[in-house]
Amino acid sequence: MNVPDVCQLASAEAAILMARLDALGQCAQEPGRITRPYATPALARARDLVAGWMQAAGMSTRVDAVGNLIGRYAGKAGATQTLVTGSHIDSVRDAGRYDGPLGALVPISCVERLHRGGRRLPFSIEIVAFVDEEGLRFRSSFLGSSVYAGTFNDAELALVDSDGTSLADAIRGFGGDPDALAAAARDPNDLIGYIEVHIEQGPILDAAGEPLGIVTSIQGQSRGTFTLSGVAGHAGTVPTHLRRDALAGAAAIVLAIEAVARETDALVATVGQITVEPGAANVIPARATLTYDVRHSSDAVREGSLTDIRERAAVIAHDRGLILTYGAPSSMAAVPCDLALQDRLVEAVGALGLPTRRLASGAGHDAMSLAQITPVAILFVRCAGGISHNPDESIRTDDAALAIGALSGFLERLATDTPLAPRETAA
Ligand code: HGY
Ligand code: MN
Ligand code: MN
Repeated sequence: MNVPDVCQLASAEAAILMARLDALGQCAQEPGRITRPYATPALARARDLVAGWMQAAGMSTRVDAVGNLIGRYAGKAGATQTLVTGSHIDSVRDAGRYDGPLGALVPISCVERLHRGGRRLPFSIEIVAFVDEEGLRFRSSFLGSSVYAGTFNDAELALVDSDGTSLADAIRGFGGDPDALAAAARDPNDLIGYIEVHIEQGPILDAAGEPLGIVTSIQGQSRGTFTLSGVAGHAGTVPTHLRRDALAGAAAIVLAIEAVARETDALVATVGQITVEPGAANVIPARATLTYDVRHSSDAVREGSLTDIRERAAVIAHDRGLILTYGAPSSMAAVPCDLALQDRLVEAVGALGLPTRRLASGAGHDAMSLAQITPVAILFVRCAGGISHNPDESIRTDDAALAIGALSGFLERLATDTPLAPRETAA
């Protein structure tokens, strides 16, 4: 497909954006790969870089009680409403450089355009760089955006990382205040909505040769852990029929989870982590903890599948003489994207001469939290082969330019819809 010639300005903006994404990719907690967990020095460095770009774009910046960076570009006099945009700047382990940061930086490029032209819109723009969406360090879910949306579950403050540090202590160490999270919730009364720019993290746009897409809904997700407890023993002396091997039981449950996904149309289920104790080659495992991540666009199908998985796990544990316990269950219902905001996005993408495919999101996004308090929309950007949560994640510079153009067009269209407060008549 002939992607329209990207104007000189847009390609210069896109080159700056790509360089910034590369700079954020250097903020990593582990040598040689992008791992940027919550409340780490790498995340603080990334946040400082983004704050500098926001301030250079004429935005005021602040950091909230959990550490989210919030930039604000005030609207013109009389503006009473705010459009929120942004995404997360934390990462999974050995991540790509676009999942999250693209959505925090594209809006800054749009604000830079306004600022260069000395322009203010009839609404303010708030860009949020959320500091924990992936939950890598604490298995928290959407920590940053749930605090911003006022939906954070205080029970999660007791979560501990692999070093035994509690989330509450990590927040304090990051300069935040765990006792002020509720007060940090954004007042939704002045919000027009939330729009997030994000890589698709799937193959549809790339296979269709389309740079951008408009998201219709985000599938729901259930996460948690199963722990199998058996009996440690000598690898050389305990006969197989007398073993209560926790890892063998966990392995059977992993296959049972996969079987449920195979049997249920469009359900995806993943075991991403298994920890084994005591963890020695010549010791029969006493305990094994596995994570599960189950997703579907229908909440009823997802919840029914999770019940099925738990029943199968209970039978496996019973037959093997193991004790099965559940941990840290969390779930997010499927989220519809606002139709009016979708339509504005369709207009803005169409105005670039591009196809305007609407598609669902298999991946979760901070928009799931924001949807609890305001209408949401997501602009997808093609990524090569749909590869994500992988250092090979990549986007094209031209597509980055088109994303800036589409989001700018979206803002302009919203501007024509947004009335200013009536001016106070001169006394
Ligand atoms: O897991 C997800 O869907 C997102 O990347 N946190
Ligand atoms: Mn991700
Ligand atoms: Mn993401």
